[in-house]
Amino acid sequence: MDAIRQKRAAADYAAELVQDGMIVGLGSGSTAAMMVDALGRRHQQGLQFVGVATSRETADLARSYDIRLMRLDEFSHLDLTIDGADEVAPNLDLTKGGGGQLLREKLVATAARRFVVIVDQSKLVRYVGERVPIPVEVVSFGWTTTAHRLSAVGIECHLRGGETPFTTSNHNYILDCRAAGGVAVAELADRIKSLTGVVDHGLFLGIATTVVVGVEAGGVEILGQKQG
Ligand code: A5P
Repeated sequence: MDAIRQKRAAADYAAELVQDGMIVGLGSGSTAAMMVDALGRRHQQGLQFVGVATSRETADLARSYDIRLMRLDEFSHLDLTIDGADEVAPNLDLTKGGGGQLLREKLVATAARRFVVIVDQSKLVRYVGERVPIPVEVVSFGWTTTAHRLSAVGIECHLRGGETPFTTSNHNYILDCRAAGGVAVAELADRIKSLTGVVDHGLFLGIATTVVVGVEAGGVEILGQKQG
């Protein structure tokens, strides 16, 4: 199967995990959109659930199926969040934020009892940051100062969008960053998060409970079954 079919297989599998009455976090990106499509079809057949969207695009898509949406603030926790990822390491650590929605995605993922990640096989890596830069959401005010702070701790970054900076839903900027080798990922995450001006980063460590991988041979493989 090609990547699109792999994504669809993972998305369809995860959409079947949603049961009547659940509060469900809805991720962003192309794989998450396929999952919302699948949930939309299930809703049209009678499935009742409430969605919490991680982006305007996802909210618009969910509304097109009349899926009921509520704000994250209205719940102490969600039953399940389903979202894509840019990289998945063998221990289920993730890189996310390729679409620029990492902060809302992390808020919705960490609020859920289960966080199910849906990817095609190309997203499997040996370690996070292997192939894609780590997105870091920073306050736009003084962003160059924040970039210098990151550089001072061995993390080199480029402003996403360059002269026309990409702006997140929270009106922040994204720096795409690479770290010097030899730093453990947990330490790297702490180092980034501790800097003034940083809002959050796209390293999702120890958050995913299950990863559903659409595979070339057809169907899906399930990684991890940790219950959150
Ligand atoms: C959005 O900010 C990202 O975290 C996406 O989840 C990620 O980029 C995966 O996107 P695709 O499903 O489009 O590959």
